[in-house]
Parts: sequence; C-alpha cells; structure tokens
Amino acid sequence: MNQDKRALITGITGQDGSYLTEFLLEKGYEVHGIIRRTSTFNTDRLDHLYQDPHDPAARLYLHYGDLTDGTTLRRILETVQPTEIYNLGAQSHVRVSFDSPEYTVDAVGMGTLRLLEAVRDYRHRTGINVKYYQAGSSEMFGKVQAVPQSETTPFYPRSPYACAKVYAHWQTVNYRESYGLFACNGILFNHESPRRGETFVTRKITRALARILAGKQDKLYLGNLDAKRDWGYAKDYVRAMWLMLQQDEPDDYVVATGETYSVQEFLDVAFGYVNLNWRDYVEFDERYLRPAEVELLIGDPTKAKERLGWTPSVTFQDLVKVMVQADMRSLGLITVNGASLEEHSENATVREVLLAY
Ligand code: NDP
Ligand code: GDR
Repeated sequence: MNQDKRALITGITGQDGSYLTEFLLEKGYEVHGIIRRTSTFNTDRLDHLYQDPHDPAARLYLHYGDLTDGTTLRRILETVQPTEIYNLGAQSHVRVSFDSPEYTVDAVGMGTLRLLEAVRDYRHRTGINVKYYQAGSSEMFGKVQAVPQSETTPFYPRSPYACAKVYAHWQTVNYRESYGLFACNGILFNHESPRRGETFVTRKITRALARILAGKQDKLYLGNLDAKRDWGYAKDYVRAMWLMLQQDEPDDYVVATGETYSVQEFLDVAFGYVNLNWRDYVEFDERYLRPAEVELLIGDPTKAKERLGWTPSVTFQDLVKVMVQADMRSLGLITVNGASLEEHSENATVREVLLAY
C-alpha cells in the first residue's frame, strides 16, 4: 500500500473521474474509486486503465457504493484509508434534476454531507490529515449577478441540481471552519472532452454531427441556442482539482477559461469544421428547455492562475475540433483511404469526400 498517495474518488466512472484517475496514476498514486452496481457495465471510461486487482502491480481498485448509502461510504473509507478524497459523484444533468429533484438533491447535497461526516469520523479515529475536494459548479451562480463570475460573486442557483451544489459548497466550507478539515471547493465552469456524457449539449452536437456525416441521423433536436457558457477542456480541469489539494492551506477556487460562447457558436464551429451549415440539420424541441435557464456564464480564473499556477491549455476552437474528430473517428470517418480528413477537406466538403469513396 502506498501510505502517502492514496486517493479515493466518487464518480470515478464519469468524465472527470476517468481523467483524474489517469492523472493520479501518472503521479504515482494508488487510486480507489466508488462505482454503482448497474445491470450493464458502466466502466467504459476506465477500462483502458483497469488492472486485475490480483496483479501485484495493480494501483487502481474499485469498490461498490453510492452517495445515498452512508454506511458503505464509511466502510470504504476504513478499508481504503485515503490521504486525498475527490467527491465527483453526482446526478450531474441540470435538465434531469428538474425531473428528479429529490434524488438529485439526495445524491448531490445529502451525499456530500454523508461523505463529509464519514470523513470527519475517519480523520478523528485514524489521525490521518485527509484532504477533501468538492466538485462545485458554475451553475451555483445561476441567474447573473455579475460578470465575470469569481469566488466572491453571490450564488443564485436556478435548478434542483444547482441548489444542491450550493448546499454541498457551504457544508464543505463549514467542515473546514468547524473541524479544521483540509477541504476545498472547486467552482468549475463547464468542461468537455470526447468522454463527455452524450446528453450534454457539446457532446450531443459532436456525436450527432458524426452520425449525420455517416448517414445514420438526419436531424439534431436542441433547446435554447442562446445560452452562453465558459467551456474548457476536462483534462485541464482535473489538474486544477489536484493542485488545490497540494497547497499549504485549503481554499475555494473558480476554474474557467475566461471566455464565453453561445450554444449557437458551438454549432458554428463544429459544423463549420466539416463545411456543413448547422441550420440545415438542427431543429428546435421544447423538451430540451429548462424551466429556468442560466443565460450567461463566464468565469474569472485569476485566483487559480495566481495561487495554483493553473492555466487552461486548450482553446474553444481546438476543444470543438477535438470532440468532432473523436466522434468521427469512433464511426470510422476520420481517415479516408488512409489519408487524414483534413487533407481531403481543404478543397471539398467532408460529405463530398466521403461520398467520393
Ligand atoms: P458525469 O455525469 O460524467 O459523472 C458523474 C459520476 O457520478 C459518474 O461516475 C456517476 O456514476 C456518479 N454518480 C451518479 N450518481 C451517484 C450516486 N448516487 N452515488 C455515487 N456516484 C454517483 O459528471 P462529470 O464527470 O462531468 O462531473 C464530475 C463532477 O463535477 C460532478 O459532481 C458534476 O456535477 C461536477 N461538475 C461538472 C462540470 C462539467 O462541466 N463536467 C462542471 C462543474 C461541476 P455512473 O457512471 O454509475 O452514472
Ligand atoms: P449545463 O450543460 O447545463 O451547463 O451543465 P448542458 O450541456 O446540459 O447545457 C448547456 C446549455 O445548452 C443548452 N441546450 C441544451 N442542453 C442539453 N443538455 N441538451 C440540449 O438539447 C440542449 N439545447 C440547448 C442548455 O439549455 C444549457 O443552457 C453542465 C453539467 O456538466 C453540470 O453538471 C455542470 O455543473 C455545469 O455544466 C457547469
């Protein structure tokens, strides 16, 4: 057992959980993750990292548990004896949180409290000065109070999900101030990647675009195209989580790019990359509107830059391109007769290129 670098991650099967696992394994950590029992496998994002736990070289271990089940959380803490805990587990879809508010608040809000209580007792019993990261969200800013949003901007949550994240945020602050727990809140703005869940708008767009090119889909149904988000690259954001726990003192940090783009601008770049006009494919469906919308998010990452030395490495345009490319690659569209799509698409639309072969 690695006594110094042992991380426990809730939400390890999610987008961020998988990137954080990669990051921590590269840094020499032993990584333990909590997974939910499901009737079909939910470890796709981790499969490339998984090693048989019987292998003496294994450094990634998975444990069944759930943020709604405090007894199990306690038992896992006792078994794993982590030095760092990353609480990434959540019902993380804002629109879905309006459909399932009680469950969302139980997992996101009460789940955080259950974990913090378990951490408090574990720390008291073992004397291990465990460090705790809470996955906070720019959704907590909700209805615009100021731009850009920083650590001092007041919260105005506009969904059950965001309300629960605000609760989790303040509980984390309270455990820091009441019990001296090394606990940090990351207030992370939207971050995306080819591993992004397929129902979040960015991935929904890039996946649909690839399917349109492959002739598997004709239309893409979306809701509000005017909302603006500060979109970064997930791999950059998990580095910020880790950096927070390496500081001398625990604190809260906004993590963002400082740029904002609308959903429509995302469509422009994605479809533009393959020389298609999104207006030919996108239809409106009111099902994807939220009862209350968050219109404009743009973060001020100055504190993270100055104190953590953190900066984002991927531009919005490159992020969109990477996601489009990944979805096209997964459908076998990225190379045509061995030549890269970019070579072909310089003078022709991708559709033409594909039809030509
Ligand atoms: P995902 O939706 O990709 O992953 C969520 C993870 O939480 C999955 O592993 C999921 O498991 C797990 N989970 C869901 N419900 C429970 C539960 N009841 N108990 C234990 N685990 C559960 O989210 P991301 O990776 O994108 O985000 C990670 C965290 O960061 C989340 O807390 C999210 O709210 C927050 N966040 C995300 C941002 C983003 O832009 N991505 C921005 C700001 C905050 P399963 O695979 O079984 O469903
Ligand atoms: P968000 O991400 O709500 O910001 O939460 P999402 O991609 O779901 O929505 C972004 C914006 O796009 C608009 N939109 C649509 N959204 C979805 N999902 N599907 C659609 O068809 C669609 N059409 C338009 C939305 O209205 C919204 O304005 C994400 C999650 O990862 C949270 O867990 C995290 O806390 C925040 O980012 C920061």
